[in-house]
Amino acid sequence: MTNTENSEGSEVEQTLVLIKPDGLVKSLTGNIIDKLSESELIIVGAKVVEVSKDLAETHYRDLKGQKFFDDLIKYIRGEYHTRRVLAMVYHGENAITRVRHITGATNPEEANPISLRGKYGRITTSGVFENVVHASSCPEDAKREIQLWFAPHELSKTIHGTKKETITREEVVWE
Ligand code: IDP
Ligand code: MG
Repeated sequence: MTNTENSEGSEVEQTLVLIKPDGLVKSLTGNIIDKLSESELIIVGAKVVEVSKDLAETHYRDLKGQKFFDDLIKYIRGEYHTRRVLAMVYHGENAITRVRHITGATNPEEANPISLRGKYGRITTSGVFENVVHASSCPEDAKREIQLWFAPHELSKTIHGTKKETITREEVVWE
């Protein structure tokens, strides 16, 4: 039994979910979170992010070289919709597979029609897959993506190792 395995042998996982800019501009946040609640997982982190070029390219680094890469970076940065994504971390048994099942296949035209991407996604005339949500696809990606988008203190529960460091930095505070 690993340290994240329970007595029935299921892995307790965390997975990164992004509501992409098309999801926000179409006011789908409520519908998406409602549908994801069918997973019976819990949300342990959530925030609105304005995605920098660096964050977008690091997140999608494995796709660098694909012909759609530049459009994908523009899409996730909100150049076609709004410059925001809603980033969330879902936590629970088999979280990665459960969420992927609800989000559906990458290509929204091929996705199960009752999945989020099947329901709300589209391919634009210029070939961008506007598929509304991102969900981590395997434990290695989930760990990397959660650590890329969130600091440990932004999560109410963590399953990946943390350490204490003294950091001195300037921060914006309330006047
Ligand atoms: P995933 O999001 O289902 O894990 P990936 O293959 O990791 O799929 O691709 C990441 C994202 O890149 C997709 O969600 C989609 O926005 C975009 N993408 C993937 N394949 C294509 C394609 O063939 N054409 C256009 N965009 C694509
Ligand atoms: Mg992927």
